[in-house]
This record gives sequence, structure tokens and C-alpha cells, in this order.
Amino acid sequence: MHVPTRRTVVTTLVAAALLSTSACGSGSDAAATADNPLGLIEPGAIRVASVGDIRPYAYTDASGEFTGFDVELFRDVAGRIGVGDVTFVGQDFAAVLPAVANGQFDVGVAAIGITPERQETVDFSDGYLAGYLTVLTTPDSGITSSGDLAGRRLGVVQGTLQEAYALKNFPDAELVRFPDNNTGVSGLNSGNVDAHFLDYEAAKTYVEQFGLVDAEDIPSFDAPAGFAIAEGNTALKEALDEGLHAAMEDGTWKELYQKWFPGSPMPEQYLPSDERTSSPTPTTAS
Ligand code: SNW
Repeated sequence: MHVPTRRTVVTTLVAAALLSTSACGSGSDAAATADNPLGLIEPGAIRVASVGDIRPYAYTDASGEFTGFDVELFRDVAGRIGVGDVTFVGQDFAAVLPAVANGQFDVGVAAIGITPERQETVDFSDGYLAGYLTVLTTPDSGITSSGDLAGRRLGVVQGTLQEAYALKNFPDAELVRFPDNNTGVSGLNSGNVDAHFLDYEAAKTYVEQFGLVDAEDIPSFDAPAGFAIAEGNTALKEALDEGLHAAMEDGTWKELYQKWFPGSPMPEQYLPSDERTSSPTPTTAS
């Protein structure tokens, strides 16, 4: 049970005072009001900044509709918090977080890893997916692990964790920045780069599509993907977190994981609590 501490009481009082004095919008960003409890750009609708080619996380299908694991999970969570009107708009990955930070979109959804650097410009929901960064190459490149990248041309999508990781850990690789994965993989297929560095599940689809090779998977468990939210929109963050945990607890998360990532090892931390074998927090009272 939640017993309000002195601090929460004070915060609530301050918030109430702010609300009553700024009811007609003083320019404060995304403040929740009685008419707009989730602090949305347009009450009752969620505008999502996403990326159209990170299959199977988020991509546009043949009819131009956004789909994928992240997209279906977000739509499910939005439904749980009472918002059925969800519009996804695709852009280059590098544009997604700035567009959320400057208030053009309510949320960013695109397998976006939660990192302290990114948390300086946006807030995040709790994490919903922790996986790998993958070095994708051709069968005849001679690259069999990240140790072979020195002196080779390595593609990354601008603004990704792969770009940051490569700068730090593959100093002798020649980085080539692309706006998106499709362009990077075209570069790989045409011999303009020797490898492309991207998210594991997206790499897997290109392996199947083009007969490419997964040379190495690097854990990115410390940066699980989350929904990016404009800084300070606490009402939306709390609602999304609640919806997200409900989707994990009733098995919806697991169903979507099996649908979109068939054959991938099932991580435990997002499963219903009675399906997790390890209990992270001892429940005995002290
Ligand atoms: O950090 C991983 C996370 O563990 C999971 O595997 C999903 O992808 C990540 O969030 C990393 N994603 C990249 C990033 O956040 C690339 C996203 C993209 O291509 N749109 O930069």
C-alpha cells in the first residue's frame, strides 16, 4: 500500500498550485490538466515518432502501416491507458529523440535503448526489451568476430548505440554512417562497407533475406529499450509504466515476443511473475 511520504504530499500540493495558476497553458511543456490528464499534444491521441525499417521491432508493411514488436506492444499499452488513437510517423533514427524532446511527438518508439546520455534530453518508460548489438557481414568478408574489424569499413546508423559502441570499442574500424539500416545493408551487399552494426533481431531478418552472416552479438542488457517521453511528462510516464507492467503480467508481452522473435531465447525479466524462476527480491519481512 502506498502511504504518501511528506515529500510526495509537498510535491502534490506544489503541483496542484501550479495547475491552478497555469490552467490556460503558460507554455509549460506537456503539463497534465483535468481535460488532458496524460499531457498529450492532442488530448485523446498519441503521436509516436518511429522508424520504418527496423524490422521486426518497428517497420512499415507493404500497405504502409506501422507494425512490429515495439509497435504492437506500444499500441497494446496505449489501449490499456485508454488511448486507441495512436499515429506512428517514420523518420531517421537520429531525428526521433530530438523530435520527442522538442514536443513534436508524445512518444518515441524504435527499440531505443535507455542510457544516461539520452536521459539528459528525454524521459523513458521502464525497459521492455534487452538484447544484443550485432555485427552483420557477408560470407566472404573474412570477418568472423569484432576482432576482425580493424582497418575495415563498418556501417552504423547515425545516433545509435552501435555508433557510440563502435567509436569506443572499435577505434581501428573505419566508421561509415548511414541514415537507416536499409541503406547500410545495401552498402554491405554492394561492397561499399565490409560489415554493418545493428540490433540483433533486425540483423537476423537481413541474414534470412540476403544470406548475410551474424559475426558477433554484443550484449546491450544495460540499455534495455524503453518508450521515450518528453521530459517532465510524469503523468504519461506513470500511465505507460503501469500499462507496460500489466502487459507483462498477463502474458501479452510474452505472446508478442514469441510472435515477432521466434526462436530467440526467452528472457525472464518481462514474463508474468509466476513464470520467472529466479526471484530477484527476497520477500521475507525483516
Ligand atoms: O540496447 C538495445 C536493447 O538491449 C535491445 O536489444 C533493443 O535495442 C537496443 O535498445 C539498441 N537499439 C539501438 C539504439 O538504441 C538502435 C535502435 C534503432 O536502430 N532504431 O541506438
